[in-house]
Amino acid sequence: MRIDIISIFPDYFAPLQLSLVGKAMSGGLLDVHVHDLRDWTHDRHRTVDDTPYGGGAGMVMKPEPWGEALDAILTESGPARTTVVVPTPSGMPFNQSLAEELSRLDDLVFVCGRYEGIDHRVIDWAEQIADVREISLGDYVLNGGEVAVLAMIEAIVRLIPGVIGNPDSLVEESHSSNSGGLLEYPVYTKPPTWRGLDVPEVLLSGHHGQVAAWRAAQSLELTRRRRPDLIGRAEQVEAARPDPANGSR
Ligand code: JB8
Repeated sequence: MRIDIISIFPDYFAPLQLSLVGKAMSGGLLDVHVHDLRDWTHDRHRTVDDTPYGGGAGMVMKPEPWGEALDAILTESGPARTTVVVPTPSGMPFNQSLAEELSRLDDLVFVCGRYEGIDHRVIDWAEQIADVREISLGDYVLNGGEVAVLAMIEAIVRLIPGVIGNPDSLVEESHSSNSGGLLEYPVYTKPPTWRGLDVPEVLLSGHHGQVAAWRAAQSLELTRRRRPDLIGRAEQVEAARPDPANGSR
């Protein structure tokens, strides 16, 4: 996968060299190119913002540097239609299934706004030549797109085949399409007693059936308490399970 990132704060992306994403880069599974938007300005102050038409507080990112940046970057990537990801609080919610979808693509371009956002004509223009996805990380407001892009890249890159050493660890986690739509159960390791707190006895029993039943009950109870909004979908996932022991078919 090739990832291009355009930002006025390219230093934000230094942490991508670390950990799992950094290994994917040095291992050749991932090629990240970070660009400074100001490289596509032409005035002595390298201006990227201007006052909003219609009035209001704050500044808006002017379209010309974005247009030149996207012209340069979108022609570099191959013949396939590139996906341009634009983090914005008014976008569609980011979730695990979107991360899975994006992890299957060869080229992603991330566009980091600042101030009150980017002149919307940049989005309208990019839609003529690319698949543009305006995406929100959640219902809160950051100062710009950079932190959202770091989070999305981490969620996407770990799903690329070969990036995670043991792919079994992807199967059971919360929000994966295999988790049954429920939150993950709590986990424990040694020692069996720590600061007066015991590991739940069933996990030491070696009884795989009872362990699986305990974990399923924990997942369900945790989801009921913290994320009741997920329960309906989890029931649908359960009903659709291709299991001959399932009474519904
Ligand atoms: C200016 O909260 B966010 C977000 C906030 C932003 C911009 C982009 C994303 C641009 N403020 O995801």
